[in-house]
Amino acid sequence: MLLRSFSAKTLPEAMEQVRLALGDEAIILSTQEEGFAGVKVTAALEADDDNDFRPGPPTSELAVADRIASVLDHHRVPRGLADRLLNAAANLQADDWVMALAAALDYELGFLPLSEIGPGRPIMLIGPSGAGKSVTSAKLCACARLAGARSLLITMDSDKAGGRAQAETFADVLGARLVCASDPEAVAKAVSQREADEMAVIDTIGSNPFDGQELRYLSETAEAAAATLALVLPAGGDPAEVADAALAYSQAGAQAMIPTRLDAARRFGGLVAAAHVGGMQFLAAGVSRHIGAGLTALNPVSLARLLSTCEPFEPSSLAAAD
Ligand SMILES: Nc1nc2c(ncn2[C@@H]2O[C@H](COP(=O)(O)OP(=O)(O)OP(=O)(O)O)[C@@H](O)[C@H]2O)c(=O)[nH]1
Ligand SMILES: [Mg+2]
Repeated sequence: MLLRSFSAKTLPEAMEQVRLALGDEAIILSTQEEGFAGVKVTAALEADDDNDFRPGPPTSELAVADRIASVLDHHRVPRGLADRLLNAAANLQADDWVMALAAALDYELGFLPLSEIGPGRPIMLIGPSGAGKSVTSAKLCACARLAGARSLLITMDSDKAGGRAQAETFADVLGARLVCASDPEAVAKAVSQREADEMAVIDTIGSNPFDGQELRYLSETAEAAAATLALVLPAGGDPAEVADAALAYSQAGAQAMIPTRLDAARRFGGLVAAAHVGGMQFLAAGVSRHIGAGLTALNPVSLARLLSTCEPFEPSSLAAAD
């Protein structure tokens, strides 16, 4: 038996999705009101006595849906979002299952090309302690340099033990101008005094997403500096926990998200859930602790390819590498 859930705003819309994905022979197992989210229908396609499926949609469509469902399950994408992505994939024409997933990701999530960030648009990185904000700030300065712009690295974290030394090292290596600023006024002043070809990157202190006062301070700083707020979030966290944090940061004004440590995690459902819940656009991703490795562009196709590589972890592969 093939079992699938479909979410839509209204029951007729959900039923139409059932028909498109499973055909007229689908059996409705349950319908469930989901408050503002609409309605969820769970449907099944029975096997007949010969163990073959009754006539329905082409086998290839079912294979695509099954493949995407198992990938989303591997990455622990929360059930409601997985249903939405499956529904979107079923309704969008694509050549193969990875492209169908890319189309669904494009439909449900936002993506902001890194080229949109430049001298005209300061960027301020926020996120939990140790998320990778400082390394990502340095990588953004490196990207600016590659694009022919100069960069102004503003750090709000110079009072931390080793904070100033870290920023000085990054600025030195990247030829960036460094300003240490400890309050919103100082940040706004540094931003307003930048040269026309300087891209301003603001690095901040690690914050607690559930501390309203800390988040208000960050929002005020971003507002004073007219900066795009980007959440830096490491891969691999518990999807529900990460989504809660992302919602809090988005309410503080985070519009974009830069995931880090994609190289050191194997499940990315938390990042997908975080971006979706927070309505944040993926900007780029960190895939190395080395600044020279820069940032990797994230778009629907690259994200779908990342999700599609979900081989199980083999501890023996570490021993083989030694
Ligand atoms: N593997 C890997 N490590 C990363 C990546 N990005 C950052 N790191 C590492 O994560 C650790 C924390 O990075 P930082 O940039 O100092 O993090 P932060 O958010 O500035 O930390 P605080 O300022 O203490 O809040 C460092 O050891 C980095 O080298 C990444 O994409 N991949
Ligand atoms: Mg830091």
